[in-house]
Amino acid sequence: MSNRNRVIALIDMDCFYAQVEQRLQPHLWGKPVAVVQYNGILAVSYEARKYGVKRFMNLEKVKEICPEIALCNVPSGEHSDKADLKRYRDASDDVFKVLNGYDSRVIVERASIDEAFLDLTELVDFIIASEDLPEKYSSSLDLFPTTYIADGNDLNEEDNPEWQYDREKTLKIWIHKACNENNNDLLRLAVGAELVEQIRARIKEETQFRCSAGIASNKMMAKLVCSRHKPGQQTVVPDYAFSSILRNTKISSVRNLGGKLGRAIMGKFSIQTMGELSAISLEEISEQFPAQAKWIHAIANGMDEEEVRERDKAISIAVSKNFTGSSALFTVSAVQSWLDGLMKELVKRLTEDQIKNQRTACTLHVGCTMDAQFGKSFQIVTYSSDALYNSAWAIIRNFNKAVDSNAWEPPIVNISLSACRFRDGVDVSSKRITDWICQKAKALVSGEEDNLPSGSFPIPVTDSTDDEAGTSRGFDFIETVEQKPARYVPPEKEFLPESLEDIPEDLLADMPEDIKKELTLYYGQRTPNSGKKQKPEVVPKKKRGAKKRPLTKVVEQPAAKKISDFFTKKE
Ligand code: TTP
Ligand code: CA
Ligand code: CA
Repeated sequence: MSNRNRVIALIDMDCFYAQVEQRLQPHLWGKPVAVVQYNGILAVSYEARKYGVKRFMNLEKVKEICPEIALCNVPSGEHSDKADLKRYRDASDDVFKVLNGYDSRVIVERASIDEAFLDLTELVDFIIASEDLPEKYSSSLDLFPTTYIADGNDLNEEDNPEWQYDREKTLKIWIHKACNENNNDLLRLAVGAELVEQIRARIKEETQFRCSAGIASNKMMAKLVCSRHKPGQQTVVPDYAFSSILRNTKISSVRNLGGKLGRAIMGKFSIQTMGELSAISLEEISEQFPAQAKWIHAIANGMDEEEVRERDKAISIAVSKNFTGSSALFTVSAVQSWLDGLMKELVKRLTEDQIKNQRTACTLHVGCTMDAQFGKSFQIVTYSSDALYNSAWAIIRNFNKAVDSNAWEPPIVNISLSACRFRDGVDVSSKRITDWICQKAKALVSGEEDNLPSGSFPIPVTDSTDDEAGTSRGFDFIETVEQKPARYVPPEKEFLPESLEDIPEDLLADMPEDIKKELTLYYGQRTPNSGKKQKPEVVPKKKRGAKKRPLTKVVEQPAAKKISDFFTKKE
């Protein structure tokens, strides 16, 4: 199918993190708000933008130009805590739940935490075949309350003092044209725009969040016009307007041209705009960029055939931490400690992902920046954080050039761990163990188990936001001793605690030998003998009735603040 026949939308949430904070503190709706992380601004509400507040502005300056601004800190302790971005990921899941549930004929591709491409073609075709659209659209424009047509005149790009624009009038003429000139491509876009109005209204209704959208026959143009009338508006760009819209568009603001390639194009041809790029022939482009020439030439004219791919899952799950300036790591113990903390955090997120998406990552990339960037990947055979730590340590230790035994040279300024290449399903071994644990839990909950442990029993807690998002916090434990049986939450999803010690002794005591063996294998699986102590064999330590460990996950409490503390911190 030619890309001209498709109906593609890009939906992007308005000042997303700021709206997440406003939803958490409703008195902030309609007020100037900025979301701050380490004195840097990540998001600015549109009310604050009116005062000139911008991302990356110095906080002193922000307070000066907008004294009433509410500054919401991304919750973080002394150190960076990746888990604190969870509230934004959860909010994103709320939005994707609406998108994915809208209509099975709509293809949804997650493009970022707050953006999605939609391919509406199939649903649009169905509507065109089944409804009398000229009749429907001629009576009222109420179906398009926030729609703009990007015709080049919709923005005063050249600061013309005479500039005037009437959204409704332009829309009316355009809809009339779409319905009466037998112009199927325009009618398809009109139906797409009506659908996107509905989808955005549903997002608002179900999540409280406002968003904007672009609608076009391809991804690149949909993305480009999405921000044209932000916030809370949507923009349709018909193919005939591509060249006038692109004429003054900066090359760097086009999707996929924001980085190196865009800069190289601007440099090689000494140009700034897409209009200038479209004037360069394919032959000339081929001389400079032989591999990308065809694509560049097409994009210059607003042509983009890239498909919308059904995707609701991240391609990789990563944690990373910068140690800039004086916080650079220059001892082996600091590197080990951070690697351990980061790995625990990664495993926590991987396990959440495993439960939610029923998939398992196959490859882990360990990256480390010192005077230069180093990195290496290895195959993931288990989600045990200790085993993964050992494999990662075996890689990272080789980057140390220090002679002194506890020194690290050159100092580390970044560590990153990224898991990718997911395969469907959950490990057979972890599944067997989790099946057994879950069964046991259910038996205890339903009262079938006559020996209800007097101590505690781990049950994965699903908090309300997670519940909404269909995820589970696999590693949190609740105290069930004092609860009535009715309040027990039977684990419906598979889970495995992060470490062997997190499995209560009661459970280990009852565990069949073969499961115990598998569990030992799971936690100790192929653990190289480097860097860190091995996990012990599974041995039930105490008899039933003996004093039990408390149910709540026990976190070591050293005098000083440790990374492990904040990685296990609850929200
Ligand atoms: P954006 O969509 O780029 O911006 P935004 O949603 O805040 O504002 P707009 O209405 O203009 O779309 O980013 C989405 C969220 O991602 C943003 O709210 C905060 C986060 N973010 C970062 O954490 N770091 C960054 O550098 C950027 C650009 C965004
Ligand atoms: Ca956004
Ligand atoms: Ca975005």
